[in-house]
Amino acid sequence: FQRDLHSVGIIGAPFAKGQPRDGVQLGPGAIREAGLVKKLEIQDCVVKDYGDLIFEEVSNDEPFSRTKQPRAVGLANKKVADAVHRVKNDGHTCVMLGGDHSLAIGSIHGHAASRPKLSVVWVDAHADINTPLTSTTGNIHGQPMSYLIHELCNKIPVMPNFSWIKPCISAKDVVYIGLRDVDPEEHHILKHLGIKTFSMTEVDKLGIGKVMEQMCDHVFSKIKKPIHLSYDIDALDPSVAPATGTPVIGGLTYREGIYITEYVCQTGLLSALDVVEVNPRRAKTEEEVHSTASVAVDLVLGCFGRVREGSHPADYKIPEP
Ligand code: 5AB
Ligand code: MN
Ligand code: MN
Ligand code: MN
Repeated sequence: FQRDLHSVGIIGAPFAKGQPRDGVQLGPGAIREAGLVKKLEIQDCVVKDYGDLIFEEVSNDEPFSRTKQPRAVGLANKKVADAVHRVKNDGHTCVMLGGDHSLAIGSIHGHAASRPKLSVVWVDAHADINTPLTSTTGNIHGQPMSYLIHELCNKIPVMPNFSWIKPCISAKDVVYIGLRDVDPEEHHILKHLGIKTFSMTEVDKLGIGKVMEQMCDHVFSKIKKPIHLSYDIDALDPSVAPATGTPVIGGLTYREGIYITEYVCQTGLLSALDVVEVNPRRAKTEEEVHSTASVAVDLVLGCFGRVREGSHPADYKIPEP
């Protein structure tokens, strides 16, 4: 097995205001501490770490109708969008470490600014496609897709600090994997827009191998678009990734989770990756913090050439006595 060379640009986004639980802003630190950069370099990636973004406090961020902290989320996402755009223009595959999943608004928006025709693979227990008007929680981390899909643009109210956001993906270019906690309003939206979904039922029925094949058949039916992989750690079963804000029983196994990354890597089309919703403060023990962060690192490694069969340098020679 021969590896491709990967050039990776990493952005940390320590942001938590798309949801109510403290601690998800510590995700980038925990993932870095688990050895992300070193391990990528050991597997021959060229890594440029752009560091962590700094998000200013926003005062008087009153809810907009039900939606919580819209100004802070809008502003933070503008920063993320600009940073991702820069990483893409520098020629790297972009890795955005969250932070909560509202950050996918900026990540995908910034990615689309330099690669206008994207496909989005959303790996998550949740669909994150509530509009501000369908959301029952008002948490923007349950809404990012709704701002990005062309077909929903007339359903989105004007909100403070959101006016820069323009829809940039089509419903047919989105695929979900791992769903098992979808709100009724979201389910309607998914069906109404004809979005391709592989819920945990399909993972059970087909196996993860067939799911990934059919995922590719769907998104690459016409042209091969660059892939934006948005990976919510809660897609994995809570027994594998316990340190997260909205765990849902019945998730992907470690092996299924890793297989997704190996498969996406093999397409050669991965252009940006989000790893979000790692929340060290939701762990019950220090061990749970480490296991969750370490799984997050393994997902990134899988995206950039790590294969479980092992690998070796092209010029390796067995030593002779
Ligand atoms: B996550 C819920 N659908 O809208 C909502 O973790 C949960 O980024 C959203 O996937 C979960 O608040 C957001 C009930
Ligand atoms: Mn999510
Ligand atoms: Mn989720
Ligand atoms: Mn939930």
